[in-house]
Amino acid sequence: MVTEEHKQQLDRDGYCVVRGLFDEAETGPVRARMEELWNGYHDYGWPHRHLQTWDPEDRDTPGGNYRSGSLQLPSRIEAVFDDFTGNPKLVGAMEALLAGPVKRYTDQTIFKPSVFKAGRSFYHQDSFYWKLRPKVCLNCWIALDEVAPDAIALGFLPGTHARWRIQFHEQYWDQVPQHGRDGKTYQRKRIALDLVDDSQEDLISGGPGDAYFFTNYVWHRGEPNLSGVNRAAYAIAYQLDRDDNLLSEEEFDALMDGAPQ
Ligand SMILES: O=C(O)CCC(=O)C(=O)O
Repeated sequence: MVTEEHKQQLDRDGYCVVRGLFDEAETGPVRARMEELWNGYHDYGWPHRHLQTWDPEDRDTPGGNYRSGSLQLPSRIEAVFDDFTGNPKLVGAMEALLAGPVKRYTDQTIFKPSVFKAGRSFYHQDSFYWKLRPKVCLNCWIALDEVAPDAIALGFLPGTHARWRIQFHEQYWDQVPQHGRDGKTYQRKRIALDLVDDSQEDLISGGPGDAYFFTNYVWHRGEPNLSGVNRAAYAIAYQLDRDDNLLSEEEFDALMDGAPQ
């Protein structure tokens, strides 16, 4: 599935897209379970370490529990997610692109319900959060629905990884803030808007099963959902199977551009 062209594009642009890596039999159960969670079909109390929600008090759902949105590390709580994140095709693609044996780093479902027209994320680098060395980890964002500019498509600024530097991120509030693991709303982080040249953006439409691989240093973002129906994706990160992938605080600071003094 992974070709020389994918490897070259990942090197040059910081991302590549493997179309149709997963089939409907693989994405279908995951997507269906996410819709059930949104409809309150679960028995998870609140706050919950893995679940996020817009309104924990709203239990007026078909399933009788609160609406869950995105999930952090869902592979730890339900087999349907664990099976998906460990899919041998994904592991094989990661090993081909990272050029070595790999182990899972993290996973996250991305659920953008139509009702809030929300979910826009702004340009960021995963390594600002993860503090991983250059070239040791890749994230893979898998479309679980049709994705397009009005429907959660992922955008990249090609080549922004090339110096293997980390840009300082500012904090901001989502248009509709979500509640996280401690039950409180939380802020997100982004690269300051005046540093972004939108004209250089690759905004990439796709369909269920398409897999977008990218380095933790490339600048990327996700569109909101204006399409009128719920849309979802699943991000799964793998790292090289070795012990020294994490940057020390000093190494992280040395890679940082634009930090306030
Ligand atoms: O889908 C999005 O809004 C952003 C996803 C993302 O940034 C990621 O998975 O690292």
